[in-house]
Amino acid sequence: MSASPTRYDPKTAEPRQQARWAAADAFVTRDTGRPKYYVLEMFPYPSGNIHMGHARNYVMGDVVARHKRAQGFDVLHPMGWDAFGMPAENAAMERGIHPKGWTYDNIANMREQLKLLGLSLDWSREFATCDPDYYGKQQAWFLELYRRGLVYRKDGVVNWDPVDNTVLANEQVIDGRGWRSGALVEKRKLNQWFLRITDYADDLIEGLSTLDRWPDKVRLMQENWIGKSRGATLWWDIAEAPDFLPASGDGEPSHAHDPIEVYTTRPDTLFGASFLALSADHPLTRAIAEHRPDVADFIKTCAQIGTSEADIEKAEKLGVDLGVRVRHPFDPERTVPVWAANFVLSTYGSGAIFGCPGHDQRDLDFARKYGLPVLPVVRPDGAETVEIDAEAYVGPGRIFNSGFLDGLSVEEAKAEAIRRLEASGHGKGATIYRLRDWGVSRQRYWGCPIPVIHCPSCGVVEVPGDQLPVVLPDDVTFDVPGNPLDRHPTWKHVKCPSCGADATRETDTLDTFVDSSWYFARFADPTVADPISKAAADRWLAVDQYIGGVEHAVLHLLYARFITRALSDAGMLSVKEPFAGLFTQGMVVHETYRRADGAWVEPTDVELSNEGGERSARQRSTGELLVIGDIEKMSKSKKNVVAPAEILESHGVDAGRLFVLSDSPPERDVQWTPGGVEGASRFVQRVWALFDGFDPDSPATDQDAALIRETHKAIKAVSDGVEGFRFNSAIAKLYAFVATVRDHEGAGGAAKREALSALARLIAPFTPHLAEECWARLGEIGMVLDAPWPTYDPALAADDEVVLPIQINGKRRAEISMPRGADTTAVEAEALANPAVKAYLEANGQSIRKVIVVPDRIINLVAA
Ligand code: ANZ
Ligand code: ZN
Repeated sequence: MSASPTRYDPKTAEPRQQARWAAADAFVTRDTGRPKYYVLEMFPYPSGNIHMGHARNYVMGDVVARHKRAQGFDVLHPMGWDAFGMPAENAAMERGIHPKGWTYDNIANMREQLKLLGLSLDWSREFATCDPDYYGKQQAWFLELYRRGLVYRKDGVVNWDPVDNTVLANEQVIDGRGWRSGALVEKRKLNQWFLRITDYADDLIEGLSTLDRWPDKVRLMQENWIGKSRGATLWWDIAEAPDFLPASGDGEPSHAHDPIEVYTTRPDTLFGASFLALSADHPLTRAIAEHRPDVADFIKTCAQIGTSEADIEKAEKLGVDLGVRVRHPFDPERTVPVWAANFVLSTYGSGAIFGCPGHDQRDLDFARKYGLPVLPVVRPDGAETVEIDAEAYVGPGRIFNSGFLDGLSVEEAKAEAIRRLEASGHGKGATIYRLRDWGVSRQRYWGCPIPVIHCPSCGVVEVPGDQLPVVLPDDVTFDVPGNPLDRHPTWKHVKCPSCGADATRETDTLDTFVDSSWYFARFADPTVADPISKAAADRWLAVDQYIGGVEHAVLHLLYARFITRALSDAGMLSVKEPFAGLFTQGMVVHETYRRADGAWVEPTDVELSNEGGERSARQRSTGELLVIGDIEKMSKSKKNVVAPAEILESHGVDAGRLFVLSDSPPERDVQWTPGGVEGASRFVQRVWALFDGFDPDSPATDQDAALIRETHKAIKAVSDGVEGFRFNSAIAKLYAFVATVRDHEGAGGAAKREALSALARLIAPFTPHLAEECWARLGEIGMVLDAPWPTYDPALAADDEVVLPIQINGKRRAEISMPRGADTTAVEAEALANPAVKAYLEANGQSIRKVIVVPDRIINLVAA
């Protein structure tokens, strides 16, 4: 032992090791022909600073990257910036800064912050989606998809954000409000560009079954989002309509007397129909509203409820009788009233339903409210009837009250109803999807320009390939709302590439989710002239491990899967699925603190105390007593943010890296506490002390064998933890192993070297700087980064004790714990002496006739 151990100083060691890695270009991707491993974390939006959530995300990816590298893979671990989008324009509007300058300044800042974390990133492949080189390539493949019919324009009702003055995708509307501005979304009609993702609906569902390294919940969310449903479309003839409605064929757009089309998944319940309900946006509802103020008011009320399904689900059922009656498709003598109802979505199916209150809860609530009949038609198997009170019966059963469907099961009746509808021409079997085509037009400046030109005589003309990229003009203003590209004096005025006439550029830019739907493929080789290097993509794709937030379960992850398939069908890629493995990590959360006046207080301004077991908080700057609030995701609005820089400053990078991974499983939230980081920091010191005190020349002792066994066990346990994405348990094993090495203080130099050599390599993915220092202290040449991952001898790593169940006449009655490999006679003796066994034999008046021991597995006793 050295007499006076030195303290480990992260402030000098960390920059020293980072400089060493940089000098060696250690993280530039090596392509040596060994098996490849592509690790990618969802690239950040350059909002200004790296926050703790980013840090945890990138550290996880770094652990995987360093571990795979040590295992001998050629690792690709790149980084870039998802750099287009609204906040840059908001900054421009609020502070008069140019979006470009704001974005690139933020990138520069965040790049430096990321570099401090000691991540093994290949910065030579870095790009930002706002680089003209990147978005120019995007324009090129966009046009390729256009030529392949996957891009089109249509008039669509869009979600309009009145604050950001832009169209939002359905996914960007949360509880009826714009996802960024929080403003109530309105409906508008606009000519928009769409990507035909619905062409891939079935492929995208089927592909999910191949993604066995994705979380089940994400696959389920995607499946629900695509929402494939099988049922029937049926048509209800109009029997009575108000006089003011023009008859069909009058050239009126309302076609008020056309049959009403309805989509249902339950054609088996058709005889239980007691009304039809139309959405507020249905053409017939709108036609009637022109003559009926009460219907017009109803439409207005509906527009104020959020547009999301969740909002509609929550809202109280509301409706209005439209004064129209329709004929039942199975019985023309029977008519039912037509209502407009707020729970019918205009964007799903045909925007009209038949209500069957007996077997659909929403229909029942509606019928009870408006006094409409409830006609049950499905009863549980074996039951005489079914009582419908406040709850609809949605279970399986037999059909009754339904003429020719009586006695059939639900499934049989569905098929029979469809057969009859098809025979009479009143309907047909149908499969529909919840998924809509992807509206990608944004009326914004800071995005990828859509590379087409509008010519008065030729129509839409592609920008020729040699004129790409269509670059954003720099001289734009943000003093008035709307799209700066549209009001730019010259940018949009061009000659038609086809006929030479005066024409105008498209001024819409692409949804930023387009930018992030292919960046992983560009990383394979960001230097090629084509959008994607096929050869490089064949080498590196799919991404073996993708890591990011679960908030992207449907948006980004579905779009990326779609674009990958589309580009693959266009011959630009070979893979169909971009991400073979997906891990969704939890968030970093922190307590919140509030003053009496409601103002949030930053953790750095809070003094916590624990007097008399009672936790309390005071504001440092004022001395005021604070209310300790909920533990929530770190966010600027609640000020419960701890910047990574503060931790690095006080405890060093490695302690910070260790802490974000140590306290909870990676998929769960981790609560940031000052005590947690201090614990990690003490661990760093303990590890260093072991290496610092290492004496290679001390002679062999009787502790050596035990230490070596412990070493092999630790290698196994940590490897399993890292491999299985259980970083917290891997770290717990490391803590335990360090304690074990300390307990074997007297072990000899050779055994200690084996233990410490393994330890340095095992901690390397987590605390890479410390690991390098330790490696050097052992006298190793080269970097621990390039040292092979330690391997273990299974015999040495095996647990020493095994639990053996004892069965008496085939039934488990007891268990004993024995040393692994214990000899049969010893096991037998122990089993027979077991109190539970003895008690059983005594109680049953039996004795042992035979003992069969399966070594290390089980003991079978035959008693009679
Ligand atoms: C009659 C019926 C009877 C229904 C019954 C259900 C139970 P999924 O499974 O999600 O596809 N529906 C159809 N279009 C709708 C729309 N635009 N807005 C709101 N609801 C709509 O749901 C299909 C069912 O949801 C359809 O089957 C229809 O109600 C309703 F005992 O038709 B059903
Ligand atoms: Zn032209």
